[in-house]
Amino acid sequence: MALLPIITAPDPRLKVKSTRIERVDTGVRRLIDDMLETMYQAPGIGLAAVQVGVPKQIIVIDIAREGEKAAPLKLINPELTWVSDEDATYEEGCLSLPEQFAELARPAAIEVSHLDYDGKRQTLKAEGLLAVCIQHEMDHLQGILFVDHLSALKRNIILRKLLKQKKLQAAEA
Ligand code: K1U
Ligand code: ZN
Repeated sequence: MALLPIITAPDPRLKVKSTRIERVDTGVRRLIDDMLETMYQAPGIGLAAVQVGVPKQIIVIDIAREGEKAAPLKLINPELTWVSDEDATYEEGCLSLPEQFAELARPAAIEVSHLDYDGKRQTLKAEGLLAVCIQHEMDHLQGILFVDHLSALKRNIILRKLLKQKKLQAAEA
């Protein structure tokens, strides 16, 4: 397994729409394993392939808390098949927007159809943090970051801060 570098915003690679996986083969499974290792090491509770520079429709998630047994979810070609009318608000973070957080409202409960690690179609119902995380990761597959749901003013404040950080890091390197 390998740790993969996570792309941070602003970066045009995060705006790319991910393509569907035609066949769940050993290459796809290896990428999933590497993504999980990268997510746990970050640490994070989710990761989309596009965040490691692979614009394919793959996401991994594990919302188990510290001390709980790991519960990795691997979703390939996910599609929302139902969303609740009711919204829930959560504070979201993103490994591609380090140290930035914002409250966002999204459907409180969802149903998602996807392929699993063995290429079998599955349906998953989710609510709470899991529903938030799946929707956040599915946004990544469309090139959407959580800041894109904010006002232009708030988004630009965050993106300018991150650009400044990147320039400082580049100057130090
Ligand atoms: O970058 C990502 O897409 C992962 C992101 C997922 C997410 C978090 C919160 C709400 C929606 C989606 C993260 O994992 S940010 C880091 C984080 O939330 C976390 C890190 C360590 C422990 C617990 C949470
Ligand atoms: Zn994210």
